[in-house]
Amino acid sequence: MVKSSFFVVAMYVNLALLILVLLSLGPSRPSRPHRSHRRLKLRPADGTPAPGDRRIPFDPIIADIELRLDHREWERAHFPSIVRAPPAEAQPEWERFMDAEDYINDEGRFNVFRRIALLFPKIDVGPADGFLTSEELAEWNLKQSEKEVMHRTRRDMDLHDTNRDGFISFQEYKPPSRLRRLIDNKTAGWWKEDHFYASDMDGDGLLNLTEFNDFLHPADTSNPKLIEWLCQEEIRERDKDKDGKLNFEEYLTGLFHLIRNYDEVYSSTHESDTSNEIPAKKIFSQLDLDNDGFLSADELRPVIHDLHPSERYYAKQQADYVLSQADTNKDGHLSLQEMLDNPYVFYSAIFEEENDFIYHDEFR
Ligand SMILES: *[C@@H]1O[C@H](CO)[C@@H](O)[C@H](O)[C@H]1NC(C)=O
Ligand SMILES: *[C@@H]1O[C@H](CO)[C@@H](O)[C@H](O)[C@H]1NC(C)=O
Ligand SMILES: [Ca+2]
Ligand SMILES: [Ca+2]
Repeated sequence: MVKSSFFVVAMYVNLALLILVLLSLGPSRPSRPHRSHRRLKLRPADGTPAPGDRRIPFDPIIADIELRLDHREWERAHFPSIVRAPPAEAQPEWERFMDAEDYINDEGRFNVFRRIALLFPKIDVGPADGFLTSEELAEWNLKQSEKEVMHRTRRDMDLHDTNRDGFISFQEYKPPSRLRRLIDNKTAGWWKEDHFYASDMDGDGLLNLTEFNDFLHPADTSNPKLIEWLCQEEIRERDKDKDGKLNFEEYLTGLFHLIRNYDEVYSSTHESDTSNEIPAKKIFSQLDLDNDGFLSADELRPVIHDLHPSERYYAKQQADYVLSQADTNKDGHLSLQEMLDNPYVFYSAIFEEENDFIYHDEFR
């Protein structure tokens, strides 16, 4: 009895070992050690990402795929009755795959090492010296994200421009339905009339594509009227006693931690929370230019980009991150070899570790 159950166990162990050996010799491609542990995961196509959750695709092919997938979802949501005509012109290679993920997970077609080698000289432009600096990477990221932002703006413009004159009037604009659901009356201010007309740079009462893009992305505008509107919004949101400016208390509870979190100059010293008041007072008095003890909208202008980080901020943040992850010799820039040694740092937004084996092991 004991003997035979021992025999059964031994047989199962042997069988398990055999399966393991077969799996490790398996039919799949043995040459790429990283590959078998990763699988592509495209971003869910759910419209504009939340602020602070910006992930800019490093590779234009990935950006293109994500845009197209996103666009298909968008068409389905806004024009459910549309019958998609078969594509007239030649489509990118991946379009022939049923599933874009299949294309990117097919290393014969989408090879991250080849992609990185191909993209490197396009990023190494300021100057082209064989190394990528954080600034070069940030410029690259910014270019990718601007393309994406403009695409969404054009699409929103198409949707709202009902008389097809290439401009959006205030009457034509209605908040996107996904926002209408979420917005309560307190935050409903962002598409209000004054926001709309502050975006109208030339004051003709209509928004062209540039102005409409500014309207949708005020953090990235260079229009002084719109920046002023943003500052006033910051005051309105935090002005508890409704006197049109922020006293120290209103600033401390509503604004200070936001400024401190974003601005490295202010946050470089790591004080504990109890000593907050000293840096808080210092920044307050720096901002309070006329020394009246209150912050006006004008006085918030120097920190408005800490409150509303621009695309450039996220582009730089992401550049610094990949640099810190892939700069193996810590000399402050990336060589092509360092990138090839750490390819998934640049595709980390889409590739995920696949830990299936460990997972099953633990739960057996
Ligand atoms: C928001 O305002 C509208 C009218 O302006 C009102 O009908 C509605 O009840 C308000 N909603 C909330 C959540 O206060
Ligand atoms: C929109 O109008 C502004 C202000 O006149 C102008 O600077 C900008 O170039 C225009 N954009 C387009 C796409 O026509
Ligand atoms: Ca360079
Ligand atoms: Ca205009």
